[in-house]
Amino acid sequence: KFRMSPFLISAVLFMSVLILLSVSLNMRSALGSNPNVSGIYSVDAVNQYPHDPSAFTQGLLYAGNDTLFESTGLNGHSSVRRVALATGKVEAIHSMHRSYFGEGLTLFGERLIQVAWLTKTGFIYDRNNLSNIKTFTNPMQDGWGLTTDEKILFGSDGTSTLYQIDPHTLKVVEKHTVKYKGNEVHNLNELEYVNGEVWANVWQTDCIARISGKDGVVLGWIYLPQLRERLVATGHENVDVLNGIAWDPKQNRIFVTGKLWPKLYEIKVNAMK
Ligand code: DDQ
Ligand code: CA
Repeated sequence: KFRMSPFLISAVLFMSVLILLSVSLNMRSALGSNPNVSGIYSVDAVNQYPHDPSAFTQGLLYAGNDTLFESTGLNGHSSVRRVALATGKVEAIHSMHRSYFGEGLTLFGERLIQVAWLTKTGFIYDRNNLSNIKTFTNPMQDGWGLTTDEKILFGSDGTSTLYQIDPHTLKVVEKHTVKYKGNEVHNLNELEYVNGEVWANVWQTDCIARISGKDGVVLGWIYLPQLRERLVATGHENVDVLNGIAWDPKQNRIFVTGKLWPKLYEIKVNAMK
């Protein structure tokens, strides 16, 4: 009669435990890397508005009451401005000194916070009259994007790092490397906090990365080449890249524009089949 030796029995048991463990660990890591990881989205433009075609848009946000704040770049043309959504009219403007190149902009309470390109400098303005209240040292390597969840600031500097900055001390409190399926995503530019996620324009692409602010994992991609392509096809040959996302949490509207774009769009985001 065949009888298994105690040694064989324990060896078989040991192997089964190993197999079960590795299967469950694999499942865990598959889930841990996020179920939405391959989400690809397209957009429909549902509204369009005029936008100053000389604005080299580097920061955009929605402040309620059909009003946007915008930061523009290029030395000698940099500004912070309040813009009426419906008409694109610049209602108030603070022109920056030509030694600064305006970049990311966010609104924290009554204050607008802006970073500049290549100068390690940031500025704080009164949202009501755009007067410069304070100048600070940008704690990131460079100044590209800025947004907020109204607790912390999120910042980008053109690398793959997503910074968390304390809005009061203006020091970095946390940072994450932004990755899509384990690969670093570089050139993170204009940012927007949208419904629990951090969205980032990726410089020189027609893509917006939807990032988890907690760990830097890219949850999905929004691919929207058609807005820029349509502008080019209708004769606006000088338009630069898509740059500028703003979110209206009350009406859940998302606005996008680009550098030197004559239009600003409200978009709806759809999962691509
Ligand atoms: N950044 O937005 C990616 C941070 C910077 C864009 C810089 C574009 C430079 C244009 C320079 C034109 C000089 C006439
Ligand atoms: Ca923004």
